[in-house]
Amino acid sequence: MNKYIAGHNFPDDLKAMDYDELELLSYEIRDFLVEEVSKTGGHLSSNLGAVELSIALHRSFDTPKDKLIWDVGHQTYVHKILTGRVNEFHTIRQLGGMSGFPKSEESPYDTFDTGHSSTSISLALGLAAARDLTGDDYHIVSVIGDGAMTGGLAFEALNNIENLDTNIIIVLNDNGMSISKNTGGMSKHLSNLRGSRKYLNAKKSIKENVAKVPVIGEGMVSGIQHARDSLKYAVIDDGIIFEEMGVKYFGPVGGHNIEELCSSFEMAKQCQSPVLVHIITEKGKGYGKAEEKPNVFHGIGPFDMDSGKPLKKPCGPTYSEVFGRELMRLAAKDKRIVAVSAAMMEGTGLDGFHKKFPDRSYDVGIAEGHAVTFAAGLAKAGLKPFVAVYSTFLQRAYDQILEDVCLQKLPVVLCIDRAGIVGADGETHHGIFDISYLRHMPNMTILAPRNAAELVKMMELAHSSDGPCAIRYPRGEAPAADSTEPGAGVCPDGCGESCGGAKREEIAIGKAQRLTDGKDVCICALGAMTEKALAAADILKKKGVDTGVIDMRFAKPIDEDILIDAAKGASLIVTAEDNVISGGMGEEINGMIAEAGSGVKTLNIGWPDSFIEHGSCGQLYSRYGMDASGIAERILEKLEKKA
Ligand SMILES: Cc1ncc(C[n+]2csc(CCOP(=O)(O)OP(=O)(O)O)c2C)c(N)n1
Repeated sequence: MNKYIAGHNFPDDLKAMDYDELELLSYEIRDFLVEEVSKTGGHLSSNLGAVELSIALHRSFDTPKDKLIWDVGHQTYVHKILTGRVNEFHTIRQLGGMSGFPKSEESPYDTFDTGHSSTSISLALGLAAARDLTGDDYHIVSVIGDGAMTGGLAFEALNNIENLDTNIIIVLNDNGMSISKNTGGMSKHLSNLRGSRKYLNAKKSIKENVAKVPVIGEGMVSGIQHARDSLKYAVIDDGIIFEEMGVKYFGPVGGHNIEELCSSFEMAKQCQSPVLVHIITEKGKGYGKAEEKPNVFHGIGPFDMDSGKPLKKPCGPTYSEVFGRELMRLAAKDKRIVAVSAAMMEGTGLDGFHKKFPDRSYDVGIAEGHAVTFAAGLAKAGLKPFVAVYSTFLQRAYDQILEDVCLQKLPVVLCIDRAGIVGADGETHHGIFDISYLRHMPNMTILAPRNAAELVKMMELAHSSDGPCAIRYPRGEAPAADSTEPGAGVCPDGCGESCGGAKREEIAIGKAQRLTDGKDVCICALGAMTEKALAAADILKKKGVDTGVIDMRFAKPIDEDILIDAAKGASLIVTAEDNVISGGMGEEINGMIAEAGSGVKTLNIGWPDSFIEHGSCGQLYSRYGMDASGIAERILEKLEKKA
């Protein structure tokens, strides 16, 4: 390994290195990052932008005694390299390997396990209040991006600072980007601070002030006060939002200049009040392909370093792409259709819609709760909002869905992407709770397609519905057609699309579809689990267990008639869903079967009551007995026990 990374004991050795050596270290780290992430995949752009920041933080602060809290946590690769994990780096995001996010079990340097945005200031304040109460003495640093700063939780925490007589340091890492370009009033304010000519002069005056202070102490503090006052009152006429909320503002600071970063952090450490250091960085810095397209390299699979192209080419369209295309088709016919995203236009497949209908698409920032209530407002005024959010992030909007959409029976369509297991992002990102948190909401209809054709049909159905609907679909490629129907892949309407059987058969609310018959066992499968159930039924048939499969299509309402019919004469009813068992579709089916009094046994297949680690989806399905052979095995076991 390279000279500077390998030959040192970090983070301690950072303190003894001079700035030239630290700069050389930053070059090595960048090369290392690009090479390693090209093999494993991961969050590249944000980490390339945080190299000098991570070095300066670990040089300036006494970690792990001083606490670093990384917002979202996707930018902690350099932090991991500098805190004793360089030799395991090749295992990042892989089953049994290092996580791509901070994990306190992994290292004492990882203060909190994070993954969802905008929590770091709240966490820092909680720690600080506890530190003050217990009489401890250490610094607490929240590192938050300008994207994460758009989240409501960050605003709530900022608002609370004034009340808490405590001391934290907020490092605002401003690269002008969320995953895509950042949006909103806060982003504009930061851009004003960043771009102001006057500010550049102010920056100079900060440096001069620091240079004038011979030793850290009283003199430094008064220098800082002076610099601060000159910034707030003499330089920025419009006010700085942080200052107005009781947080001292330093900046903007060059985020790729280690010396400048370190002197700003030293100033911040001397402050006896909350302080925000505004640093300016470039997302993707140092790797040309990522500098050109920081959004593409935000989160990427393995890629070729020279061309920047992904190594694995997708075969067919993903669910997100099918969703985006279909929404454009529907929107061309119905002017009431609008799209809402919480900082995830590209990930959810809405980028095409945004280009085609810029006036009818809204990116509200990292603000899932607001996105839902905003959509309720749109619906109340007669529009047809489709809100596209990842399952795991929609957890933020529980109350808004219940109170602002369901209670008022508003026709908001929640398009829940990345539902089910997502793979390498792990615990904080698996979308395995949405059925449980939506099913108990009155007036809600929950749909789950098993292929692209069903997604299209379900979107049409949701479009025509006059109440709340949620359509959940997984990450990745969408099987095009219904593989169980003869003539699959051929559009009977002659539309030229590979839409399979779903175009022939209308989908009706609460109606399931029996795909194959079987007299011994019936698997009631939902969404992405249906293909696995069909494959499991094939395995079982070969072993002499006649197994049928029902595509449930709806997690709510559930087709009771088809269930009761299937239970007649069968030995076992199996439910299969890509959700935790607790609160899922299976539990409701158990109740229905029990109530019908048929006496048939049930087996629920879903995720257990624990957080699921990171790994490839295939590995995780297999490890938890949720792939075809696992399902077949569990059914055989259950039948044997019964016998
Ligand atoms: C609640 C929530 N919503 C969405 C996301 C997805 N997400 C991960 S990183 C990110 C952008 C963060 O931007 P910023 O904080 O500026 O960091 P950068 O990547 O630019 O360094 C988003 C939207 C998330 N992690 N959490």
